[in-house]
Amino acid sequence: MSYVEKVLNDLKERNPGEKEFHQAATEILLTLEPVINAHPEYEKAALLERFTEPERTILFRVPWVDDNGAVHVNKGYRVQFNSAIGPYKGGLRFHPSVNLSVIKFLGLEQILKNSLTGLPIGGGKGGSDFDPKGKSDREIMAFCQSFMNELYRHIGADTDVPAGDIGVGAREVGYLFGQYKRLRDEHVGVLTGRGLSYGGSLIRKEATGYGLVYMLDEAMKMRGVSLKNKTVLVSGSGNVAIYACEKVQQLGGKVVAMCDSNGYVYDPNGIDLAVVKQIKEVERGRIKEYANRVSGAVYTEGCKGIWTIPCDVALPCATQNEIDGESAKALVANGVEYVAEGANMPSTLDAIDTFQKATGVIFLPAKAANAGGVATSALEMAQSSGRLYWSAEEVDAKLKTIMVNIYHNIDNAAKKYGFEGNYVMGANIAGFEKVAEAMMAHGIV
Ligand code: NDP
Ligand code: 2IT
Repeated sequence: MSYVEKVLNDLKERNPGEKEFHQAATEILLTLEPVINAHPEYEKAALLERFTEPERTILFRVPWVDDNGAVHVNKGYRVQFNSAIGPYKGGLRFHPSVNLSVIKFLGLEQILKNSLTGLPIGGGKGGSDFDPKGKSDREIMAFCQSFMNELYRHIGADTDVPAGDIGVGAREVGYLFGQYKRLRDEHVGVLTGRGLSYGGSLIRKEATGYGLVYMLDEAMKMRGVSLKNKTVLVSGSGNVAIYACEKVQQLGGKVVAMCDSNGYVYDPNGIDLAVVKQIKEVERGRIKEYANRVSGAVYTEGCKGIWTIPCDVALPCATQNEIDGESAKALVANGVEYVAEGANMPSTLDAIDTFQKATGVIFLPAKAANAGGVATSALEMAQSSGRLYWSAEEVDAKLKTIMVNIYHNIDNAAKKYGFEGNYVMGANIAGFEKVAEAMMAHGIV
């Protein structure tokens, strides 16, 4: 049994039942074999055992009172996974499906993603099983304040800098920041994705979706094609999905479908994004509404059917494991040419295998393709430390450069080890090399 296989087996035994964490670790570790073989000193230093064990895991109680005076208790999490190359950095997710396994898979992915950005940020993730859907503004504020009443003692601008993720957007970051500032009496860059009036960065809101499409555009350019007139599926209708759609449309592509956790809309004339923004960003409503407002659009209950719509490009931007083997096969059978992941781990291991075995399908994995969000968070941190603001053009230009660089870095890393075009390997290896070097330099810590 190789060192990598041994670490993976031990990880599964020592973290029983953490299926998403096992999945992410399996995908990552098995691709690192060539690097591990080139560095026998890593095994002696138990580097992979340390890399897959979070530096610190914080679990806490979050009690809050609803509008009827009833008391609720949710679970709070912050996994400070790896600080070898910078302070822990990663989002907070509020969703009923959140558990330790989900936060650990996201944290592990985040270490390598953050390394790929080329910026000095380590990996962390947190959140709660709180469900923001249907809650009043006051209930959201009460929950965020209670969450921060514990979290504040573990985070800091040079220690751990959370941000948004599913269920945590500008409103939640605002309440979390307000409570941190009140408790600590510090106006610092301790959270990113802040509003523009209190330290946020221009383009952070758009960054993950725009960045995804910048990388896709570069991959297409290298093959002599472009998004012009391509048919595109975008799953989700949240922060990442909306701005991925916006950039695709700006570059001449046609997005024909979007979804939420209830179902999807198909609009053969091309999605009217202003309508989606009104429903999702303003009214916090359901995507079903879209079909009532736009003629020619059809709503279908359930999410999975979105992947049976013929397309050239698929951009999964909702959640983990939204594309299984069967959906991947349907996409391939219908002629998909590019799959770029906006969500974290949206493809199952089976689906990744299907995409990679299909001829002519370019697969850009999440930790590279969706790194634009956290990269721009790091740009927000830089602006906060410097006590200044950059223009939208400046941030957007930096974001684009970062995404183009990541594409070429993962392309080169895959080539270097003889796996040209395998961007899963390229991303894992390129991300890991820097973290491994830093961990070795720090000694056994
Ligand atoms: P939002 O909360 O803004 O939007 C999430 C979207 O995905 C909503 O449309 C939501 O539908 C849908 N969704 C969530 N859970 C499910 C589910 N179980 N089944 C079907 N649909 C679901 O989150 P974001 O757009 O920020 O995040 C989307 C993905 O992108 C996540 O995987 C996140 O980790 C990843 N990501 C986010 C970054 C960021 O900067 N925000 C950066 C990098 C990655 P509904 O409203 O019905 O719940
Ligand atoms: O998954 C992710 O990269 C994010 N949710 C963004 C994290 C961040 O710190 O901006």
